[in-house]
Formats: sequence, structure tokens, C-alpha cells
Amino acid sequence: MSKRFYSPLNTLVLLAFTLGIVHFASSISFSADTYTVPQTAAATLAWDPNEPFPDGYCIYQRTEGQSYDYSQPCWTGSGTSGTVYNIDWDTTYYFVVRAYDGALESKDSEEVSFLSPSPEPPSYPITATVTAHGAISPGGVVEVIRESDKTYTVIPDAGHHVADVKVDDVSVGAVLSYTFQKVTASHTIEATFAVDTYQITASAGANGSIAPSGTISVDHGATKNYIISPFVGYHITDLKVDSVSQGAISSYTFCDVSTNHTINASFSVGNSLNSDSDKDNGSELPFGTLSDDGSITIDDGQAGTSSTGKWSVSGGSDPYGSQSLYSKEVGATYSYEAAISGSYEVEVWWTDYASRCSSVPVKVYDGANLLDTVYVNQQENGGQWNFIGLYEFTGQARVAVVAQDSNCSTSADAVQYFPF
Ligand SMILES: [Ca+2]
Repeated sequence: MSKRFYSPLNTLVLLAFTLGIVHFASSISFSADTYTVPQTAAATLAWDPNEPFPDGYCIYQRTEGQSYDYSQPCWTGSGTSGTVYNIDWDTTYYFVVRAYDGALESKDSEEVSFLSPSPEPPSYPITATVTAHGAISPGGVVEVIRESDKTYTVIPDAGHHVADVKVDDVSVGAVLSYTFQKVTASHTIEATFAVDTYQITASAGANGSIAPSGTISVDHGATKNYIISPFVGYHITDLKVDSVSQGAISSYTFCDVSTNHTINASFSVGNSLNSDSDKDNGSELPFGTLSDDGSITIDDGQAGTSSTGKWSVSGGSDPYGSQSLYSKEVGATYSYEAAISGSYEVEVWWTDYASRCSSVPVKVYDGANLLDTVYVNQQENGGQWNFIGLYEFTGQARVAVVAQDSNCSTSADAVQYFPF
């Protein structure tokens, strides 16, 4: 591969030379706060020895578009290799070697070229992670060139928002973007997300209730059901959802919630037992007889009554309705049940009779829960309403008159629930 040639000016023969490159990548060093990269590379050139041995050799260099300046060798020496320093990165250099002996100088050797690309600057990994319900861009591990900036975008899923962003385990708040500036170290960035929530505010006008009531928080996409219950003696007039009338309905369901809502129920006095709306919504209706004042009266034998043991028609005076009953069977009960909610006065009617018991238990229940036991003297105050107490019911009120003694008679006639 080496090519001999003869200089016309002398007898020196210069063999083609080979080029070895040396740049200082191996000397690049870093420490915590300093960063040193040599600004130049060096090239070592080697060539075959001339025969006969000359006084020495000169290396000449040029760059693209330039000519050699033979008055200024960049290296002179007697050996067969030389190193040229101060080679710029990313610049193509051309070299020739000439041998000289006294004033004689050979022609140029073959020309060789040399290019030293600048060493890659160091980079640092930034690791981005997210929890469910969102993304971060760019994700994963990204190498970031030293001293450069890197911006991250945090992208929550629909119906969610950024809960927090941590950079190197320290919160930077619920930001949608974060930029690492002039990176000189590895970093982490982690985003967490949370579901959006909305407020549903439920209210009920007088004489009825809505459940759940008040303002509650609902997750994005959730379903929420509301039940509207008029008090006894009242009916639903209208249900407004976000101020838009929905009619006299007794339940409403928000589906796939994605904004705040309001729901408001209104009620009117009056018995709506036979109204279409009550039939349609299947709401529980009180038994017995409703009055305009909202009270409900249950007479013996009416819907809502039930009994255990033996009860017979009494000859007592001033019954409520057409008749009253009596029992002498200890523990026999006569119950009056009403599907009502809210505060009610309970009143009991019995009839006078000579054999009446003096301490008859009247038990008041709300569902299965015994609220109170009041003992009444049925030897007195027959033929009228007698106040038992004021109670809070949650849908299933029941008053039970319990036969007290086989030596006296217990009267069961009527019960009244009066809204308070
Ligand atoms: Ca009666």
C-alpha cells in the first residue's frame, strides 16, 4: 500500500505515511461542579522512513479551501511520526509530509485527511412516571444534554385533574407543566391524578323531605339517586333539577355526573292518594284516613290495623267511628300502622266501660324500634283523643295497645298521628 515516489529536486524518497489520530476524549473529566473538555484534538501521523535517511521531516497542514504554506511546517523532527496539536473539532484537515536533507526537500507525500468530531457532551437521565388516570410527556427515561432545559407536560384523563407533581420527590404543586433548567444531574418527575368531583345540592320545601339532603360531593361519572317523600297529608308538587321542572316525581337519578347540579322538591297540602303521580311512583302511602290538617286517623278494622289474640266488639260508649274493641287476653295486641316520616303527636281513643283496666300499655314503634311505652288509665277519658307523646318516625310508625289483665278489659278503638 505504501507508494514510493521520487522528488525531482533531490534523491530523497518519502514513503506514503499513515495517520493515527489522538484526541483527548480519554482526558475528559468531570467533577461535581467543574467540567473540562479540551477545545482541540491532536493528530499523530506516521510514515515510512526515507532511504537514505534524511536530516528530518516536516509536516504541513491545511484545511478545506486552503493551500499548504511550505514556509510553516506544523511539525519538524527526525523521527517517522509526529503529533500535530490544536486540531479543531469538526474540521477536516489535510496533511502532507516532506523529507529534507540540508537545503533539499522532497515533494509532498500522499495527502491524508483527518476529521475529529467533537465529543458528545454528557447527558443525564430524567425519569418520568405517572399513576393511573393521566400521562406525562415525555414519559419514561430521557437523556438530557448537560446544561440544556427539558419541559414536561402533565396530562390528566377526562374527568380527572392533577393531584400533585413531585420533582426529585419534592412536591412542586398540581402543575400541568414543569421545566428542568440547565440540567446538571439526574432527576425524577412523578405526577399523580385524582378524579374530578362535583357538588349536588338537594333541598326540600316545607312538608316533605329529599334524601340525601344538603350538598354532597359526587365523583365524575358517578350515578346518584334521590328520593322525595312528602309528609303525611301532603303530596309532591314538583321536582326541579337545575331549575328545570321534572314534574311531580318521587325519585330522580343523576347519571354520569360531569357538572354541579341542584335538585329541589316542593310539596302541597292535600291528600294525593288517588293522584296519578302517587300511583306511578309507587311511594308508600299512609293507611287510615287523612285530614286536611295532615293528621292520619286509623280506626279499628281499617287498613293498617292488625292484632294478636282475641279482640271482640265492645259495648263501650262513644266509640270512634262505628265501634270499639276489647280484649281480656293478657298480651293480646291491637296495632295501628302508618307509613309516615317526621315528627308526629300520637293520640289514642278508647271507650268507657265499667271493667276497663287502669294501666294499659300503649307501645310506640318506629319500624322494629320501640320508642316508648305509655301506660294509660282506661277507666278515665274514654270517648276522646288522649295524648300519648311526640315522636320522630322514619317511615313505619306503629302504635300497639296491649291487653293488660284478664281481670279487666282493655279497649282498642282508634289511633291518630298528628304532624307536629
Ligand atoms: Ca272505632
